[in-house]
Order: sequence, then C-alpha cells, then structure tokens
Amino acid sequence: MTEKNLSPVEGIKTRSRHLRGSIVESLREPLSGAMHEDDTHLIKFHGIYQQDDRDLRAERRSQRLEPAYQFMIRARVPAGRCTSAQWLAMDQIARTWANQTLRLTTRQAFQFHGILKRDLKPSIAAINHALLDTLAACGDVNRNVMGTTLPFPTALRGQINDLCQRLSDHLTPRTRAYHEIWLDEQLIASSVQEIEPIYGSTYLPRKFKIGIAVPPDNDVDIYSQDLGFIAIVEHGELVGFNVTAGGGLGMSHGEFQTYPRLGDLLGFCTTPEVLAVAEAIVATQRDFGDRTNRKHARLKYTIDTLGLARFKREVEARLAHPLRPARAFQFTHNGDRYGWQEETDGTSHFTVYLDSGRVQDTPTQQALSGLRAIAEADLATFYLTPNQNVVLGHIAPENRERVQALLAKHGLGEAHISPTRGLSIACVGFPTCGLAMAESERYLVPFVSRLEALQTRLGLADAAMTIRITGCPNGCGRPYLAEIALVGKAPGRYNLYLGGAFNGTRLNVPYRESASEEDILLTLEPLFVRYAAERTAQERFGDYLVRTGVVPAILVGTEFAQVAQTLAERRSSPAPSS
Ligand code: SRM
Ligand code: SF4
Repeated sequence: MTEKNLSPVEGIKTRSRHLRGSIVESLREPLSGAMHEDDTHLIKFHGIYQQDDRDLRAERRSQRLEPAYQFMIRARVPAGRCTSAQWLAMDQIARTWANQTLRLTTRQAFQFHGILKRDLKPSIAAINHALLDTLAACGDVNRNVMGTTLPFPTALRGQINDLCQRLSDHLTPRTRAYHEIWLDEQLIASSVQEIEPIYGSTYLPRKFKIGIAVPPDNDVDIYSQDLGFIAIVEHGELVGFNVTAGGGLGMSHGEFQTYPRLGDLLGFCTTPEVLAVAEAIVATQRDFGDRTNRKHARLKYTIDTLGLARFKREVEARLAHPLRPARAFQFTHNGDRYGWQEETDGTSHFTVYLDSGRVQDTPTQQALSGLRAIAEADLATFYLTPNQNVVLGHIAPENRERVQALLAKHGLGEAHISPTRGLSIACVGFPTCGLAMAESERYLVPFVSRLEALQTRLGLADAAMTIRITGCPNGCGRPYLAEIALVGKAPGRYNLYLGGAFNGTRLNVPYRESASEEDILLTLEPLFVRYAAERTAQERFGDYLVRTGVVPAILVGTEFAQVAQTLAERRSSPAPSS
C-alpha cells in the first residue's frame, strides 16, 4: 500500500506526534465551541467525541449560529467494575459538567454527554482523580476490555476482573500526550520520540475490542469481539481460555462488502499466556489490517482477506508456541439476571434494570439519586453490565435490608420488567450521535411496550426474546445477534432483522427493509401466533424461526451480506406486470 492510498486518518495519526496534534491549541481557541478538524480524530484516542445537539441543529442554522457543539467523554472501566467512591465521582461529574445523566454503555463503560469544550479538562482530571481514565476508550486502539459480571463462584469473577484489568493495562498506549494535555504533566524533551512498543506510531488501522466470557453465560456477546477469551473451568478451577478472533458488527446499509461477522474459534491458551496471545493478535492486525479503507479495516476483514489458516499462522509466528486445540464449552444464556442473587462468599448482589443504560432521575425512577445514595453509604461494589445495567455486588448480609429500602424508595427495587424488556438494548442515537438515522434510546421504551402488549395478547408474556434497537447500521447495540432487531434507516423507518440465537452464537437475517412501526408489528404478529402454537418446550423464538424455515441459519458474515443484497434487489426490481 502506498502512502498515497492510505486513508486520511492514517496521515493525521502519523503527523500527530503520538496523539498530540494541536489539541492544546484547539482547547485554547475561544471563538468556536469546536476543535480543529484533525484534532476531532485525535481526541477519540483520548476518549472524547465532538458532537452537536441534533435536536437544535435546524434552529441554530436558522439563527446563523454554529452548531451547539458539545462533547461526549467515555471512561474506561475494565470488566465494568468500580467502587462506590468511583461511582460517586462519576455522578458528580455528570451533575457538574454533563447533562445531569450518566450513560452506561454496551461495553461496560461510562459516557458523559453534553460537556462543553471549556469543561473537558476538569472533567477528565476528575475522572483520573477517581482512578479511572478515558485514554483509549475510543480511537484505533484496544478499547474497554469487557468481562462477564455473572459467574460464580465469587473468586472466579475476581480472577476474570483482574485479567480484564491486566489486558487493558498491557494494551494501553504508552504516549504521555494524554497526561500532558489533560493532567498537566510536564512535556519532557524525550516524549515526542517516545515509542509505542505494541502499536507503533500509527496505532491500529481501526478500533479493536476484547471481551472475556464464562460459559454458560455469553453476556459479553463473545462472538462480536475482535478478540474473545472463553473461560474454561475444569473441576472448579480456571485452566485457561478458548480464543476467538474476528468478530465485529459494523456495516453500512446498501454496501454489501460490509457485514457483521462472528468471531472464529482459534484454539486454547493457558491463563499465563493470555497477554501474549492478545499482543500477537493485535500485532497481526497492526501489520495486515487495511489502512487504505476504514470501512474494510477491522480485524474481521483482515481475517477474511488473509484466510483463517494464514491468519492463525501469522499469530502463532508472533507467539513463542502454537495455540492448543480448543476445549469443549457451551453457552446457554445471554443477558443479565435480575433481582437478588446469592454470592458464594455469603454476600449477595442485586441487578438493577435501566432503560438503555441511562442513569437519570425521572418521575417514576430516580436512578441517579438512588444509586448515589447506595454509593454514599458504601453498601456495594458497582458492576456495569454488558447489557447497560448495573449490578450492586458484594452486599453484606447486614446491609441487604438497607439497600432494599433505598432501591424501593427510588423506584429501582421491585421493577416488574417483562422478560423481553429485561433483554432489550438500545444504542444512544439521537440527539447526540452524529451517525444516527432514526431514534433508538428514546424509542426503546415505547416500542418495547407495544411489543409486550402484542406478546401478552398472543399468550407470549413469559417468552423472553432478545430485542435490540440501533439508530443506524453501525451495530452499537449489537443488533445482528438479537432474535429481533430494528436498525435505523430514516426517521421512523427501520430495517427488521430476525432469527439470531438467544445465546449469541448465530447472526440474524435481514427480513424487512425501511419498515414503519406498524409494518414491523404486523410482520411480527403472524410469526408470534405461529410460535405460540408450534414452539417446542423451551424453544426460543430465533431458533423456532430457523427450525421452521422462516429464516436461514446464518453463521458467516458474507452470507448475511448476500441475504441483504437479495432483499434489496427484490425491493428495487419492478413488480412483474400481470
Ligand atoms: Fe459504537 C460509533 C456509541 C458500542 C460499533 N458508537 C459510535 C459513536 C461514537 C458515533 C460516532 O462515531 O460519532 C457513538 C456515540 C453515540 C453517543 O452519542 O454516545 C457510539 N458504541 C456506542 C455506545 C455508547 C452504544 C451504547 O448505547 O452503549 C457503545 C460504547 C461502547 C464502549 O463503551 O466502548 C458502543 N459500537 C459499540 C458496539 C458494541 C460492542 O462493542 O460491544 C459496536 C459493534 C461491535 C463492533 O465494534 O463491531 C459498535 N460504533 C460502532 C461503529 C461501527 C464500527 C465498524 O466496524 O464499522 C461505529 C462507527 C465507526 O466506528 O465508524 C461506532
Ligand atoms: Fe450512533 Fe449508530 Fe452507534 Fe446508534 S448504532 S450509537 S446511531 S453510531
């Protein structure tokens, strides 16, 4: 690949002096609420996105004002684990500089929306003061490392948490740019010659994501991760991990060379080998990933271009030894487990459901105040789940009643969420996401309520179905793994995808294009009727659709793209004349 063909972002990274660019100058610029164009790419590596309030765009334009620029900050939380003190610090930042809400993400991180340019520095300093950070929360590097919040015994979860933290630390960029810009660390003469031992000076071709799952739970959707580690527990002991590579969900409507893809099983490694395996896979992607086209730059395309066998050889060449054969495992569950659960060490935990991860005070639920009260009394450890909820962990027996009372007082305790609502996810979408084509977070509650009404009317009130809504095809709510998914196409219009596996092991299938809510419910109704009458014991909706031939079983990303293309062609070809 010649320098001329490289994507423009590669040039920005190369010129950036290890992610410094002119961020300092952009921050000082008083006349605009925005950053310089090149810096808008670099700040992502620092965990920041430049956005504008899309609800206000038209009005601001009509007043000839620049867009209402504001920033989203994402704080990394490996395995989603944070202390009460850290939760309190995040709550304080949300109320001081952001929009009075906290957003828990599908990758177990915190997001703050609505931060003004002048408030970026104090916000980031406060996050670091709480011993969390935002470096590498976004950008072409390894992002927040996900880890299950579910497994027992408690000691096993501790081991998984520690490993997530070690993976995260190992793959954190070494540049001091972050510390200089946001934490006022003195620029040292040698810093601009600093070395990124793993990434090199142009970092990765694209974002990179790692997760750890513990069967039988697949709450981290392991097959969506660029790199997945599946814990193998034998005789109660963690012996190592099966390794998956090449998962990824982003695609673009109508561009059939882009597709969601499930990770491939590469083999097995022992626990001490995990960091070396991760580094070898990251290095292979660094060396072979496509730096000319950002829509073809994720690891999934690198593997499809090289072929799995060649990719594996390249990984093993970077390791001291080959991967061992994968061990047996089975996933049977996805999503969170709500309400009270007993831990193995005598403590208990409670999982709080939050609509699409938004922590805020509303007339019916005071999640921000309620969780703050629990943190202030230091009654629990907080775990952000991969499904945008929060687990209050390690609650001592003597504190359980107090927690219960605080949950009840704030409308968080006895939430009667239906099985389907409990499995629902929506990405952020409007008004902050610059890529949204349709509503997602703000549409979740109304849509799921209508779906629940339909399920109840057809005798399916107890049927749990994974339902995910995203405002565009990028896949932030992991829609292509859901049994039912709505993916935004235009305001009020969604592509409908059906037939993913409940346990996250199969892609769903494009089923209807540009459908309105009415179209979607009318499409689902006859399928629900048949499912209610014909399902076998314990049969999930997605599996039923595949068994009865309503949709094919799709395990390969390129096949997903073929189905999408056929559907689009059928839609655009003129109806045969009679
Ligand atoms: Fe995402 C871009 C939000 C998880 C695939 N994602 C974005 C941006 C930053 C929009 C942008 O680039 O301007 C969104 C910010 C919205 C906002 O206003 O906050 C955004 N993504 C999110 C979050 C907050 C969704 C949520 O509701 O929780 C998740 C933050 C995760 C985190 O803490 O790090 C989030 N994004 C995901 C996931 C799911 C996952 O990782 O488990 C995916 C699919 C998996 C994958 O990466 O393949 C995902 N986001 C994307 C993509 C498509 C990438 C691709 O390969 O094509 C984009 C667009 C891009 O990168 O160009 C994107
Ligand atoms: Fe934005 Fe699209 Fe991601 Fe939703 S899926 S947050 S609309 S980029």
